[in-house]
Amino acid sequence: MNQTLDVMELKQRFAEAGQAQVFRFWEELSKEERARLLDRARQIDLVEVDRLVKAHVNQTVKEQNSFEGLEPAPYIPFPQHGGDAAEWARARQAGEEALSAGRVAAFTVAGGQGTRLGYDGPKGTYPVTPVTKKPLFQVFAEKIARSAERAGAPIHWFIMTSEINHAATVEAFEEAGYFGLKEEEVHFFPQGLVPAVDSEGKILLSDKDLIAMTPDGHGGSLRALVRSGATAKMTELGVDCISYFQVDNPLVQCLDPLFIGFHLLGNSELSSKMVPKAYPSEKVGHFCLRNGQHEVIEYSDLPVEKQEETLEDGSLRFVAGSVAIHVFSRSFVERLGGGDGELPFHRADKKIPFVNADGEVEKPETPNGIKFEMFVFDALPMAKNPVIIEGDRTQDFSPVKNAEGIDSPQSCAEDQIRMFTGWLSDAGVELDRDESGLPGITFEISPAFACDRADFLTRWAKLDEKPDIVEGTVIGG
Ligand code: UD2
Repeated sequence: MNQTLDVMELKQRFAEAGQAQVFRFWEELSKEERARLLDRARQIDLVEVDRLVKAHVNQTVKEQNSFEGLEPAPYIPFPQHGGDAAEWARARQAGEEALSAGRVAAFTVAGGQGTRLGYDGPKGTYPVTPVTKKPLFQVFAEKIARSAERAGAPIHWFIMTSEINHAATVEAFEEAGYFGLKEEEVHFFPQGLVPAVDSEGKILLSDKDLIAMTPDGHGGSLRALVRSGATAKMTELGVDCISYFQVDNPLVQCLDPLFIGFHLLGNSELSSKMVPKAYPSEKVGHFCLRNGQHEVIEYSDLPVEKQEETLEDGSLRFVAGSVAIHVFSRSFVERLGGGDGELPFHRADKKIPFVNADGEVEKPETPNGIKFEMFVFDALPMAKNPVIIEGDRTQDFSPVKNAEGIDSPQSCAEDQIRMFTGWLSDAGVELDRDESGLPGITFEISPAFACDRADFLTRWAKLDEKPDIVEGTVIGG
């Protein structure tokens, strides 16, 4: 909304939109408090809020999602699973050339709150490696630096934060000397915020002078990339490919030449990596074709029968899980983020502290409010030539989401050790392993030494003195 709107006009607009309650305590507020409220109110797009309320709050009959004719989306399989080895080799070369030409930037969405993990700071500062406990941001920074070293060209890193963690994120980088990266090659920008509403569609106040706002989801990254000037910066740098990954997944190959190559050879606007689901109800999106169009259907939206459906050989029919690893073409982000083709919003019912009519702050025990989020994979149906390639979970995906159990710090550390043990085995160094593939010792391979399996094999072969792999070994310092 216009930053110069005067107070009267602003209040009037909110009143006309049925949101006059936002200024309910105006008369009681101090000068500073009024300024804070006005500042927030000016950021709100009332037309968007009205559209969201009409579509997601007032609508009493839930639109029935039709899954008729739903097909699994095709993907490019690994050569060992029937893919064309020559095509995979061409893709690697194309990706390596693009990286060497400086055409690729890394992009991390890190605006989430990490509530499930029960961690207070920005999630990227959470320690994850098995021995040295490097935080997620350091793991990515070292992989990016190593990829740049291999490519012989700088690789810029864009990080989307949210208002809640922006300052703390930048501070963490400053304190850590940008984890060895050049400050001018790391770019932060906050994502957008959307007001939360009550069950009547009224914008909630979390204090008398504070509108309850929540981040607009990782799908908000497309417009934030454009609005923050990040895509303009990319144009200036000659970057036309954006390698997208989530902050919670330290296994991810941040800049996989193979994946980037397939994206470029396919002239794709949006490419995705799939991994076969580990079990039918795994909490990942499903790559599908609906009426011939590519789409990711979230686990919570796909009926259980579909999640469990099998082929004649007993394998899962909807096997391709989305693990949030993508390559975007910059022009596609500019088109969508610039407003040409909007991502839909999804509704989430949450417990949102609010000020009641008497001016008291209430902390509800049950969901009282509605927040709205966009999902980045909803861009898929709008992309030209989408490409999906097979990925290997053991080399690309082990997120830290929960404090314990599945997708926890422990399961992630174990997956890292399994991956490193596999790399060593490929290099001819066998460690005794239990049935789950764990060697019974804790060790790690620094991402600064090798950012992926192929990199490790090359560098290990060149090591004059190979270290013994024992408890606490860190290969590559
Ligand atoms: C996401 C995907 C799921 C699967 C899984 C893989 C959705 C709805 N589902 O599940 O299909 O791919 O990841 O791990 O996305 N984030 C922001 N801003 C926001 C919200 C989230 O930057 O407003 C970031 C967050 O910091 C994290 C990522 O997006 O890096 C994923 O967020 P999540 O934890 O909400 O996603 P999750 O686990 O429900």
